[in-house]
Parts: sequence; structure tokens; C-alpha cells
Amino acid sequence: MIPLQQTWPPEFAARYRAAGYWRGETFGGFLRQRAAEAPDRLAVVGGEHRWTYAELDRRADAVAAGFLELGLVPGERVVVHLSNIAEFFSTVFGLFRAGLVPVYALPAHRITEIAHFARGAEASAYVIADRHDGFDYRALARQLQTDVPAVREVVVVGDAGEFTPFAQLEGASGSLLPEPSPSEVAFLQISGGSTGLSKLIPRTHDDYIFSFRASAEICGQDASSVYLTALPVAHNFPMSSPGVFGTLYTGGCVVLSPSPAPDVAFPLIARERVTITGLVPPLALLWLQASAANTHDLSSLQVLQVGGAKLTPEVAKRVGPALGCTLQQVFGMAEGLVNYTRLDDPEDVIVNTQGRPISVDDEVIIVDDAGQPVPEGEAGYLLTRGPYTIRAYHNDPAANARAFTEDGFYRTGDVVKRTPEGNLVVQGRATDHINRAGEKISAEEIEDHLLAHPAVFDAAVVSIPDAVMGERSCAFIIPQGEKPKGAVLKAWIRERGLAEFKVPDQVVFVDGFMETAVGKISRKELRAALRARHLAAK
Ligand code: J2J
Repeated sequence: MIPLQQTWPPEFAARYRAAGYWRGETFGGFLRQRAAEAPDRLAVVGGEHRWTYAELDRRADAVAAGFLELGLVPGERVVVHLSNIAEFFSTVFGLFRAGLVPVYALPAHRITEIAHFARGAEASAYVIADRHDGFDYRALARQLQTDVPAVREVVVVGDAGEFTPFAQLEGASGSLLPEPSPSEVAFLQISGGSTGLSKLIPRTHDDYIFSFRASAEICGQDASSVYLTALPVAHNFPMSSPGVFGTLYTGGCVVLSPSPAPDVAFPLIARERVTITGLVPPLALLWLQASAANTHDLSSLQVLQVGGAKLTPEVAKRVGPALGCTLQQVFGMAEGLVNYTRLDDPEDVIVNTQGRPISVDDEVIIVDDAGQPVPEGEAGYLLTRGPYTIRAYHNDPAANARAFTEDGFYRTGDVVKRTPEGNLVVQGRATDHINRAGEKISAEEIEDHLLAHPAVFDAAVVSIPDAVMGERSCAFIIPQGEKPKGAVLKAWIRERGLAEFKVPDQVVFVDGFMETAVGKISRKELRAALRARHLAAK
């Protein structure tokens, strides 16, 4: 098994420790501490479950023992593919306690993505719920074990069929293992996949705990905070900015919403007296629309965070008045750096910027094509390095060579400007992915799948501005032989086992890509030209 690592040069690590960012805490350790301090305080509300800190702590121990009884050994990786259910927490804290490494997948992922994560992480187990949103994850598990036989264990919350029931793990007991080292990799997060397939992001206990502890402070969280998980819990934003882990770190309560739809989330806010939640911009828009006819008591809500994609100032202005809370813009990435507008920032900053980094040791530089810093206030590529920004992806030298500078800065791919006060304003991006309502789609990945269809001669997938989603995906296709129907190509993407959000929103057939182009142009230039031509024709 390829060892997991995430290392910072010793002088940086020493600095981050000396500054008190890395405190030697672990996931398993902080939960133990909260449970000792306030055993009866509510930690997690999800479906029928209402678990106190003591209850969550006890369940995590049992599940840890259960995983070890299955024969898994510390250091092995486990793909966790759960939606917003309480068992997500007993699973991941159980894995942390057993020294096993969760690999976080989103509910929308399907066999192609899951097999890719399982292979890349060399996973030996897979945790699912039986069904969610009309989809049977056990069928996916069967396919996974055929495609990736190294996945020897499947654990199922609910009706397990031929697999191991999660209830068996919850009933286990066994001797406890020592806590892992805080500088070890705690889990693998998934990258937005800006080029090609998603990459695996190793995060350590030390660096990640710093990011959500500091985020919780910025967001004014304490033991009285109630965080509503409206987005999928495994996404980095609701997980850590400050999200569910920031909330549990400060002794607050996490409420899991099975859906972000206002008719589900609003009653939960009222019932559980939710104080903070996070949304992507299209959902914020939906909540604003729904607030006009809302009859639920949303008065407990203090902060609505919006991030994952650019929020327009017009929508940003409406949040406070419509929902009676403070808007916080969040511009973050699973690789590390997270920026926030602060709760007491002037309205102009909250509405028009994406905020500033968590810590003074987040180094941010904005450079031009030649890698030289741009004059202050001008737009350029955002590079960053700091106490919770990774220095490398897992086992991917080619991606690492592209994504990191020689002195360890991560190339975010985002084009930003910095205001005189130090707030960042996202202008666009250098990489060619589609940010569809906060979900990132790699153009290259979808093009490769389209090219595998016999009726496709060539394909280019581009982002098109969309009033609701921010961007939608459009596949330009040069057919081969008889022109297929657009619906056939969309179905093809689904059949290839990809997440639904990757199915092109629009398919446009063209005779050729660049009739006037002479010589060879890059895919990036081609996509830009197709987008421009398509928009001009409107
Ligand atoms: C514009 N673009 C944004 C914003 C992210 C907190 C919040 C979000 C993420 C996330 C996250 C944006 N305005 N407010 O992990 O902890 C785009 C940028 C960025 C990419 C990262 C968190 N907020 N983006 O969205 O890894 O292009 O993380 O580089 O999914 O989303 O995507 P992801």
C-alpha cells in the first residue's frame, strides 16, 4: 500500500506549531474531550436520532471495534459514501479511532467515480446506506467489488442484503487503540477535479483541526451554536468551514437535513432553533424566493454562509433583509485556503467581496502569466500556501507538478483581485472546469466519455453562464455518421456510471469546431471560442 503523507518543510511545520495552529489534537481525541466535559449535551440530530456527546462517543468506540473485528488494520482506507444521516458521524469517528482512513465520496457519485477513488486510495472497504433518493447503493457496491476486488468489505446502514450490517459494528466492543499521531493523514478529501479526474487530498489531524477550529471562531460559534447541514455533509464546505466538525469542536449541535429544499430545511430551522447554515448560491436564491411565503419561525438563524461559487452582489444584498440574518461569503477549496467575510464587516465588504483568509500565515500571492506578482488591486492567478493548505495530492506526481510551484504554493486556478483592505474578489478562473451550482465538472473528463460513443467524432464541453446555476454545461459535438439525439448522449454519460450533475445540460451539434482557425489551437482556446460563438448567436 502506498503510504499516505502530507508534509510541510520542517521550518514551516515548526512555525505552525509555535504559532499555536497545530496543537497536537486528533479527531478521536477532541470528541473524547467534549464527551467528558458535557456528556449530556446534544451533538447530532439526524432523522430519528438525537445523540448526546456521550452517545456519539460510545458509538464511535463501538464502530471502531467493529471495523477492526472485520479484519481491517490501521492505515487501511475506507470509502465513506453516506448522505446526511447520523451514522455518518459514528462511521467517521469510528474510523478515526480505529486508525482507519475515510475517503469521502458525495451521494451523487456513481460507479465510475467510486471505483476511481477506491483504486486511487487502495481502499479495502466501502460504507453505504441501503438506499437514498431512490438509488440502491448495494447495486453500486456489487459492481465496485467486481471492478475493484481489493474492496473486500462492504458495510451497509439499513438492509444489508449479502453485506455486513452497520448494526453489527455498532454492537461491537473491543480494546481501544492508541490515538494516531496528529501529524498523520486523517482522511482523503476529493478535489473538484479541475483537470481530468478528481484527485485525492490527504489532510492531517493537525492541519484540518486548525482550519475548523479557527473557522468556528471567525463564525462566532460556541456550545450554543446549532449548525444545519443543508449541503451534502461530505463536501469540504459543510464539513469544515466551520461546518459539522467546527460545530462539534466547540460543543455545539449538528442538525442534518436530508435535503436543502426550503420545505425540508425551514421546518428544521424552526424546530431545532438553528443558528448557522451554509448554502451554494443557487440554493440561497431558492431560499430567498421561499422566504416571501414562509410561515416557519426562522428567527434563530444568525448567519447564512454562501460559498462554493460566486454570489452576485444583487443576490447578496437581499439575504440579510429577507432572512433576518447576517450573510457570510465563503471562498474555499478542499485543498486548503478558506476565505470569509467577517460577521462585523461593513455591508459593502460582505456584499461585494469573498472575504479574506482564516489566518495571517495564509500566504496569498496574485500573479500574472509569467508568475510575477501583479500590481496591487489588479486581477491575477491566486497562489497560496499556509498552515492548512496541502503541499501535494496523493500519489499523483504529474498533477503535483502542475498544481504546486517549486516553493510549495498551491495554484488554485482562481483569478482574483485584492481590495486595499485585503479582501479577495473572485473574477474567474484559469482552469477549464464548469462550476455548476458549486459542483465542479472537469470538461476533459466528460469529453473523454463522450468520445467513447461511436456516433461522436469530437466533443468539447464548455461552461455557459446560467441565471440560476451560475454556470451550466454545454457539450458541442461533431457527429460521426448519423447524428444521434442529444438525449442519447446524455443517457450515455449516465450509463457510464457518472454523477448526475456531470450529465451535460445542453448538447449542440456542429459540423466543425473552428472553420476559420489555422493550425492547432489548445482545447482551452477551442472551448473559449465555442462558448463565445454560442453566446454571440443568442
Ligand atoms: C467563487 N468561487 C468559489 C466563492 C469556492 C468552503 C467553501 C467552498 C469550498 C469549495 C470549500 C467560491 N466564490 N465564494 O472547500 O471549505 C470555487 C473556486 C475554488 C473552488 C473549490 C470550503 N467558493 N469557489 O467550493 O474544493 O474556484 O471547495 O477554487 O469544491 O470553488 O471547490 P471545492
